[in-house]
Amino acid sequence: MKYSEFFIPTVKDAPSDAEIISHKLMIKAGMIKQSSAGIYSWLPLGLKALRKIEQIVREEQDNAGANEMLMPTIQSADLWIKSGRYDDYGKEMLRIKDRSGREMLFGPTNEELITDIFQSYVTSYKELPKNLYHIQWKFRDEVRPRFGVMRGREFLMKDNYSFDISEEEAKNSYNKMFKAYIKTFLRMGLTPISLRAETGPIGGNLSHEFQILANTGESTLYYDKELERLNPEKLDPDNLQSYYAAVDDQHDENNCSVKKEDLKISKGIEVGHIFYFGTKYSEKLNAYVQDQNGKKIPVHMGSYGIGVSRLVGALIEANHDEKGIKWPKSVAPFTLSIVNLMPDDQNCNTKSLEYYSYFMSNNIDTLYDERICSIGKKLSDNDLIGTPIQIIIGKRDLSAGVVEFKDRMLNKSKKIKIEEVKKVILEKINS
Ligand code: P5A
Repeated sequence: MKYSEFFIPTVKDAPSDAEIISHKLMIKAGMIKQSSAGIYSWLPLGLKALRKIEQIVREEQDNAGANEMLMPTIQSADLWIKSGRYDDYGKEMLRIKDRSGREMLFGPTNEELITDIFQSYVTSYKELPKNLYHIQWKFRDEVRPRFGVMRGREFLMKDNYSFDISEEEAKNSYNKMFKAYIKTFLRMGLTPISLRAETGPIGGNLSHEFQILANTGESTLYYDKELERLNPEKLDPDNLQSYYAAVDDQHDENNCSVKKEDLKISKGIEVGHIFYFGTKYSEKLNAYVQDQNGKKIPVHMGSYGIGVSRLVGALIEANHDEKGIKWPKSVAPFTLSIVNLMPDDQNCNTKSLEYYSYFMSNNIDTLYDERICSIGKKLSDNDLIGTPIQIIIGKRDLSAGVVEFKDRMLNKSKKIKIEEVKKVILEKINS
């Protein structure tokens, strides 16, 4: 993509109501524009980041055996009346009437709708287990939408729902998702900490939330330092769940099972939450199947959520400096920026275009900055939008047979010989 053909409306100053760094940087980098309180338009660069994050979430769900589907954003109130949550949800639910006066709502979550879909088709234990997910916009009329996409009213969630014949089987499904969540966050270069959690309006008695470490996070976490050293190839959910981890209001120094020297205290952001709630919804919404003895029993269910749009903000909270965003490679909107400092110089143009077509043909998401503007603006814009690998091409460097290679994550630059650029960059990207 050529920079001049892409819409990245970077701005100098973030609005005064942007309190946290990710909100400021997302506006400054031209990723989002507020449409009304807690509701945002995703501009091309923001959407690119959102899609990369969504794709990692999707791949790990597929790897764990969940099936993707898509449910609507607008739901009928009927199922919610049946489950008893229509009143319980209170003002957080956005209620709408259609032209015939039927009560509808903008879905804040999908336990009711998916249970109804399931019970329409599945009648036997032989068809279990099942695990269905979608990635869809939700609406919650939060009292105080703030912090940009971190606590929006409209937000993108991956939510899935598991159906099993027994509590034991349901715990298996729960643990599969637990593992998939840890893998998902590790792939994004984040450090996930899992904690026992409250179930709130979703219900049930088993729940974990997943926080990622970020110095600017809202929660204070107390946890066993082992939780920071996870090997994605050797994840044992039962073992992980046995480690000590608590948020500040749950933490009790006298009741803490970890030695003082092994206890870590860090800031975190909640990006995922999983629940096992047994037969809470299946009984009310008639999701019964026949067991091996022909007896009809309600299915055991769990639900699992990842805040996909919140992750964009959380990733920025975890990876930034005074110049802007420092995207981890796996989720960067662009993996590589080619910054042509002298677009009016023949040599700079030829070399930049040669690299651009080479990396594009190697399927590397490349931003070619060929804008006619000051060198300072070019460098600061590419740092602000946080492209992890940058090659900076200048007239003087080229005549010395080199270009500048910048690792944005480490904030380190070095000169590399022009004939080595392709190899070095490919190695760096694949490392
Ligand atoms: C689990 C999936 C649920 O809704 N039902 C379906 C369950 N859980 S939850 O904890 O309420 O939400 C799951 C994740 O969604 C993100 N999230 C939000 N993101 C941005 N703005 C919001 N207002 C918001 N509310 C929830 C969080 O990442 C949460 O962990």
